[in-house]
Amino acid sequence: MILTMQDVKGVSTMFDEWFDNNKTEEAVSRTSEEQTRVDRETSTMVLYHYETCMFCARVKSTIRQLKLNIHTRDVHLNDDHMKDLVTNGGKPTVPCLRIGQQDETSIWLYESNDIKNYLLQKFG
Ligand SMILES: N[C@@H](CCC(=O)N[C@@H](CS)C(=O)NCC(=O)O)C(=O)O
Repeated sequence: MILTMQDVKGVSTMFDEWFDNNKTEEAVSRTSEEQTRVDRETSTMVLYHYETCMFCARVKSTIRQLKLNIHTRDVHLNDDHMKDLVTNGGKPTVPCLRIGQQDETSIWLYESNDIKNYLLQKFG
């Protein structure tokens, strides 16, 4: 069976809706000044993911709930992103959140629960 991009988008939207509909937490609310501060902090973060990954959908649902603007890199759509993840993060598993540090190094945070808890603790 050959999956088209439309099929993939359909599955991904289904995951997103499922996780959002089953959330009990309210979306956060911030002043524009607070959002600017949060945007500055998240500007060094990148989420490595792919569309049909359910663990990634869980993390993306938390990102929407917390109204975070975090860049994403799909490792199935771009080989360079996969190479970057494996070479610098250490393994090909997604989701993985790269958190850029002030000294130009990065922390590569794996495990959907750990990523969710980190974001909730920092921005919830
Ligand atoms: N326990 C992990 C599971 C992550 C996981 O199994 N990710 C799959 C995609 S849904 C994956 O990247 N598999 C490829 C691999 O590990 O090489 C989590 O909660 O993040």
